[in-house]
Amino acid sequence: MPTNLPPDARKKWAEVEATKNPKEKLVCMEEFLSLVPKHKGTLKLRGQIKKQMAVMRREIEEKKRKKAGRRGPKLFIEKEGAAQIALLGMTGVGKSSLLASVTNAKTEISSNPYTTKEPVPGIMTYEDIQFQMIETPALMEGSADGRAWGLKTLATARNADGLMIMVDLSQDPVKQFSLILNELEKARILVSKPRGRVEVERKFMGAGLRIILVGKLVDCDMRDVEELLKSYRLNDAVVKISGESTLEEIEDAIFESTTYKPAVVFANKTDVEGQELNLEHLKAHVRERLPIVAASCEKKLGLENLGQTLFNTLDIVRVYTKEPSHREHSKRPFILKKGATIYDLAKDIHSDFRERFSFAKVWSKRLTFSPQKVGFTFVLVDGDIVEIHLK
Ligand SMILES: Nc1nc2c(ncn2[C@@H]2O[C@H](COP(=O)(O)OP(=O)(O)OP(=O)(O)O)[C@@H](O)[C@H]2O)c(=O)[nH]1
Ligand SMILES: [Mg+2]
Repeated sequence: MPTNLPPDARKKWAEVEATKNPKEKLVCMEEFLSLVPKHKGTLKLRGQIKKQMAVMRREIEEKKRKKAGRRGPKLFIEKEGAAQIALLGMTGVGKSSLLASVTNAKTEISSNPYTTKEPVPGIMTYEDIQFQMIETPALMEGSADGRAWGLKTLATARNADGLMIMVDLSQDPVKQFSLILNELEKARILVSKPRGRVEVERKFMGAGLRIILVGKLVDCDMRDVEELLKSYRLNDAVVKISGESTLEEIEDAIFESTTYKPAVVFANKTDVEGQELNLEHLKAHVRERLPIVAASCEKKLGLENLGQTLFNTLDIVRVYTKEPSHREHSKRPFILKKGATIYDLAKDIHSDFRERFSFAKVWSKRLTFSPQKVGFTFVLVDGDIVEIHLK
């Protein structure tokens, strides 16, 4: 990635960023591309932009089809429940079998390859919450380059809150796992955080620029980084730099919309002969990177811990609210990210609550006494009961 794009290209990129309408954005990207000098140093960048444009074109086409009233497939399945999980895997690994085992969905199971051709959602209940699981059409080598329905499956993965990567223990699971990871990576979807990493989170206008450096800058200092970001009109963003990063890698992060998804590996078909050795290979390969659930969807064995594993991996907490005048708390919990505070809960309940907030009372097993009177910054944990008092 070049660090010396001409100023007019940088300015155009800022325009691309600011444009929301997909069609106008596409035009803008085209213009940006024409301003990028064509040499070896810009090859990767041009490739990335072209790929993004291809995906956008498809999305526009899809929308058009829907508008025309023909029964075109929906681009995204609307989210339901505590989290949306995309179920990924090669053909025949047992994705439909899992969906049929743990959710209410009706989906065709078959030994014929490529049976599922559209994403199929189902609801899985775990304790007092529900996960929405989406079976996706099979991934294969070349999916990220647009082969078959690859882009649709990867778009579903990108839109989901978490991933379940399914492999078949009757065949080489490491090979399958690596193939899936490779296609995800090509689509800029990561399942584990790399050591050196730059994350750019764009903020609303006026928020200012904040650079958080946890690691080390290799060939530049903070002033260079700030200058680079500002030259792309990135004036309102949080930029986190961890591990060792070069200025080029930081520029990379501005363009690449890499996303990180929590993931679980599902090793299916534990009932087949020879599965133990394959499972050992898989465990040795995956190591501590991701949790592995080994089960047989057909024999319905080993599925009992799936909900708990998903819940732990997603890093979410359940919080119950209570009205000051009521004795009982709500049956249905609010789902928040781990580390969320009373503030996050309040703004989730009602945009108004933020201004009118006075204090909160929290009931929790971990507290020495309950209820405890707390303020906005109090960090909530799973199972907390909260009563919000307004001014
Ligand atoms: N032995 C065994 N076979 C299984 C298991 N789970 C699924 N199968 C079989 O594997 C074949 C494929 O299952 P599906 O659930 O249709 O696989 P899929 O991943 O949805 O496949 P596509 O939709 O084609 O991508 C079927 O013949 C299933 O009966 C299992 O736990 N053990
Ligand atoms: Mg299927």
